[in-house]
Amino acid sequence: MSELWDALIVDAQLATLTGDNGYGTIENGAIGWKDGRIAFVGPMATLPDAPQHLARHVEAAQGALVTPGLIDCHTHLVFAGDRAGEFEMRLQGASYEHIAKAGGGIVSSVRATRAASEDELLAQSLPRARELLRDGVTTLEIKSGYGLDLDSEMKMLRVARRIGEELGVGVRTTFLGAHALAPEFAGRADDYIDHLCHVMLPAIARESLADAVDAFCEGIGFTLEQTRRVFDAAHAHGLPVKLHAEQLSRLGGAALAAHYHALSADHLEWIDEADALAMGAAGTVAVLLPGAFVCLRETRLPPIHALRAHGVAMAVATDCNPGTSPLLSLRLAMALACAQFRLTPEEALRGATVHAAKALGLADRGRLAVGLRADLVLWEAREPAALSYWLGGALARRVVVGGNG
Ligand code: DI6
Ligand code: FE
Repeated sequence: MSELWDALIVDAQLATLTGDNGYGTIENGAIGWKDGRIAFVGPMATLPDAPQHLARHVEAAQGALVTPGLIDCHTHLVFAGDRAGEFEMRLQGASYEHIAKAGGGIVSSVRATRAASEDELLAQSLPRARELLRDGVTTLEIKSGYGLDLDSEMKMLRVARRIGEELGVGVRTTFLGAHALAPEFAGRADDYIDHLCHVMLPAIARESLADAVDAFCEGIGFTLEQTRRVFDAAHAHGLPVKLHAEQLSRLGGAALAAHYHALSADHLEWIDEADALAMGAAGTVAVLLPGAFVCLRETRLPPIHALRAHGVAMAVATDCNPGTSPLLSLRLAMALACAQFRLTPEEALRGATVHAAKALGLADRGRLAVGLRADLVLWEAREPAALSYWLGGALARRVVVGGNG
């Protein structure tokens, strides 16, 4: 009896994404799992026995699509309050930079996040994570960066971990202390970076609260030199780095990220060919964030052709945040990546699975293959392009995370 798989889905259209190209389609496929790992994936005809003899639960998909669970590799979904008022101001002509300089923007979310208790922060953030999960996300990254002091940053990272425990979803945490200048350090950005490197990061590393370190390298964020110091401190603590780079201007962040073998450089509207070349050579993933592009009504497109030409793995994420991307569907991010950036639906799906896993340094998920985590989605769809075609809606019929669901 104990040899039985926990569950088996038969008569499915599988998009395994196992090769370098194409969906890795298996028609009339079956996928079974046991103890949270995929135990079988292949054509029905190659099943070793009749389905009911193989697993405790068997579900007939009736030709519906099964893909790996989606992975949202860039979110800021832990925060208190919202910024709908700022959205209204932007529509009346105020720019994002102008609002940030006038004391709004990120710093207004910092005020609300600092004021919230850990339980309040969890209560406000959980529904956002639930929304993502409902439509197929089985692993998500969550950044800190609305605390900007040690206690509040730690509070955010603990809430992020609690979201994973509460929902049984995979969560990777990223310390983004270098998101904006803490108000206490006004006019003293270098002192803040000192404090971050010598006080905040060591304490966070000691408690294993972060899986990676990120920074906002931008005119309204931190300079290249300050980013370099954050990266050095991260590496000294054995933590991989990621970077918000070249979203609003070209400071050289993407090349710096490549130099530090960053897991990813994210946004990238302003990169050039040489940046793409450096990222390709370093294996740094390009995380595309069309939600922020659309909400800020940007017009400069990330150079997708250069990323393709230099073999840079492209991921797609929501960037779920209260200021520039209040986006609660990774599938909608995929659809926007196709409509705005001209990704193919195959690139969009790869970007929300295989390449998103790479952007988080995770080798055990993002594809359907024996031995990987049993993270998968059975969709109300028959072909993979449908995932990027429907704008919104809840398309997931069954979301399985680590074998559960
Ligand atoms: N990610 C960020 O960190 C900032 N932009 C982005 O794409 C925006 C965060 C915010 O305005 O709250
Ligand atoms: Fe972001």
